[in-house]
Amino acid sequence: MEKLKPRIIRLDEVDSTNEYAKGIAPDVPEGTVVVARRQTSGRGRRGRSWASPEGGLWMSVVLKPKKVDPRLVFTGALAVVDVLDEFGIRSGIKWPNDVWVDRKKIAGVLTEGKAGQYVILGIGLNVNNPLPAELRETATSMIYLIGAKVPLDKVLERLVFHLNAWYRLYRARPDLLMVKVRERTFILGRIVEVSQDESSFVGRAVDVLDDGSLLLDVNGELRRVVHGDVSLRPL
Ligand code: BT5
Repeated sequence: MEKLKPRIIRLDEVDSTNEYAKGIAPDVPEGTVVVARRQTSGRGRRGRSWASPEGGLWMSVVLKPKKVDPRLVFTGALAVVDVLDEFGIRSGIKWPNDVWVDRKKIAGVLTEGKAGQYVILGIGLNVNNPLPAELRETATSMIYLIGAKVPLDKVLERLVFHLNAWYRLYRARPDLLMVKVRERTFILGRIVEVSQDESSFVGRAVDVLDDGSLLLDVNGELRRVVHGDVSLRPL
């Protein structure tokens, strides 16, 4: 397949666009997009929930890559960074799947795949939606940063455009995709805490490797992190 064909399925309400996309994935072409005005059970990683009230952009795209590759998440994060740039908002990627503006999370990406069949790439971007009280310290939105309502359809159109471009680059030159990821990853050089299942450790983020893993310097020893949650330590 040469190009993502943006066939868009629009829903008023759904549990999760990722869940919906999984259900239709075997029967639809690559590039099919599912977007919902609100999600009743929007999901993050590891069973965490994703606040998805009306006004935000909650979408999933069906991809059919050769393999389930953890680097696919970066195509979504880079696309969000580009869209925000177009709206005059400077953002950065917090490895592996968050987009942050001014120390607050504005978007998250969730990839879920079935080997040999599909990868669902879900993106949640706070656009005009209110944020629940418990997220006000840690999250932000486009309407808040711009100070005016943002056309949601335009955001979707630009997001699909950039996603298409990054996905094509991923397929042709994944090494170049990773160059861009490094440029846009704002935690490099910073002291971070990585939490994995039961354990956590602190180190300096040194690099994002070509396979998508994060390289940390932990007391002078280099450690490769394949999965985990990264939090920033105060400077
Ligand atoms: C993510 O998980 O950041 C991935 C979020 C993906 C959401 C999209 S929406 C469309 C598609 N359909 C779905 O069901 N999901 C995808 P994670 O890194 O685990 O972060 C989850 C954490 O982010 C939560 O525990 C909260 O702390 C925080 N959070 C929840 N809702 C948020 C929001 N709207 N804005 C900012 N932070 C939020």
